Amino acid sequence: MKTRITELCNIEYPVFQGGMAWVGTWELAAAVSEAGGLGIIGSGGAPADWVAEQIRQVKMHTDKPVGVNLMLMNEDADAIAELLVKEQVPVVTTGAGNPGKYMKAWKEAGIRVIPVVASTALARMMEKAGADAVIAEGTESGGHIGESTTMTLVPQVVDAVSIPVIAAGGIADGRGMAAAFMLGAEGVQMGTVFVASEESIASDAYKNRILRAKDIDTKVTGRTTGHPVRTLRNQQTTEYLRLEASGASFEELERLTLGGLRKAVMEGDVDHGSVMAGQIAGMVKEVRSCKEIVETTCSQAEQLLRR
Ligand code: TUI
Repeated sequence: MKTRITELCNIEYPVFQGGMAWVGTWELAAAVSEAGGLGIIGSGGAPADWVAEQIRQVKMHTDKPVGVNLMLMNEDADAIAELLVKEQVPVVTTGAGNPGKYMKAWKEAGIRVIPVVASTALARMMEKAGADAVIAEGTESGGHIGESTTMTLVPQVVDAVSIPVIAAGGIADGRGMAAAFMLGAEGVQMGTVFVASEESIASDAYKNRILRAKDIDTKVTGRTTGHPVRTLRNQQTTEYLRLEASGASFEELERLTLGGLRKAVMEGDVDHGSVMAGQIAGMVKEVRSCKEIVETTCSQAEQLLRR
């Protein structure tokens, strides 16, 4: 499947794995890249030396291109941004902010820079700053989210910029991919379906929550703090939303979520942890290999798009 995205990133299929904190380790990234998509190491809130080790590991496990996602609220963002230059990472995606201050150094190093945007304004700004493509991520996504849906955001971003657009949020099969292409996207990014893949290091409890999730099982916490996050509903979201509705302070709410994702991914505490997942979780019904996910998604999309 050839698009401007496969050319740009030197990959076989225009499928990115979302750069997810804790879950986007070298194991998952190498598996997605080996399958012909673009695996992405998720820096999340991790320190630069953790990211360096992940890059080292991924290079030992695949010769294919692998990207790194820089989560811009990371305290170590400056150091990680430098590391990406030093390691000559082929593709960098960013999330949860404006990567403007790093663009010049990354572009000079020959890195393909692909920021996640949640608005046409940021998409335009990123194109002007030299971005090679953008990922238009709808509010259906798991984790930190914007306001617009994928259905409304993707065509508006496609109209706003001339660089290629990758659609994210609510996509987990060939129907979603074909729909995104009809909106003008030239690639897709998927997260939730890869969390529940064979190669993902997420705890079995986490994967099982995704497999058992129904269509309406996600909740958005943190709307009042300005950091809205979508997760599967559990004891923690119930408590959080109760506190949030009662006007709890930012600090009190933060205390409840701090380390919540690590707790769910690594320790399998899916009742008190943050089980970040997108609204499409309800459609993910089995654990499959990354190869099967990438190949069936693309072949189904191709078939639909030919009709
Ligand atoms: O970044 C994500 N998803 C994430 S990051 C994350 S770690 C975290 N955990 C707890 C609280 C906060 C973060 C978990 N999931 N997706 C990419 C994304 N970026 N979604 C939305 C945006 C975004 C939103 C507004 C990007 C830029 C933006 O505006 C920036 C500006 O300054 O204009």
